[in-house]
Amino acid sequence: MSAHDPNCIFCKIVAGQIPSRKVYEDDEVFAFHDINPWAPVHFLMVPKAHIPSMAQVGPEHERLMGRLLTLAPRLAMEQGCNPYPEGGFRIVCNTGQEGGQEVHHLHLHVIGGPRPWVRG
Ligand code: DGP
Repeated sequence: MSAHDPNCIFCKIVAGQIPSRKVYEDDEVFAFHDINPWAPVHFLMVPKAHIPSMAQVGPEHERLMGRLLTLAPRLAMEQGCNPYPEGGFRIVCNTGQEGGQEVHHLHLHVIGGPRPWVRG
């Protein structure tokens, strides 16, 4: 699996070829605001390497997936989600067409903030 897919919109965002509102970046992870937010806080976390979806994740990705999931609460708070338990956030990872995935580069939606939300 190649690290960069030249036809992938999120690979282009990671590479800076398409502008985005960046939330966070390190050597393996990039996070940016969703272009079509459902809630006051809605950002996407992606691995920089092109992995099409959760369906392709294997044991070699355990550290990367751990990094994504352990970063999510910190970034959610930094982006304005309220503290648990009155506050909180939702993590969504649509996978495949039947899972509602539209962009085929693995991403976590991190969604939160005061209700009502547009969806959910
Ligand atoms: P999903 O259905 O899980 O594949 O959601 C893809 C999300 O990606 C959707 O909420 C909108 C967002 N999105 C699509 N294109 C762009 C873009 O060019 N920039 C940003 N910031 N978000 C995008």
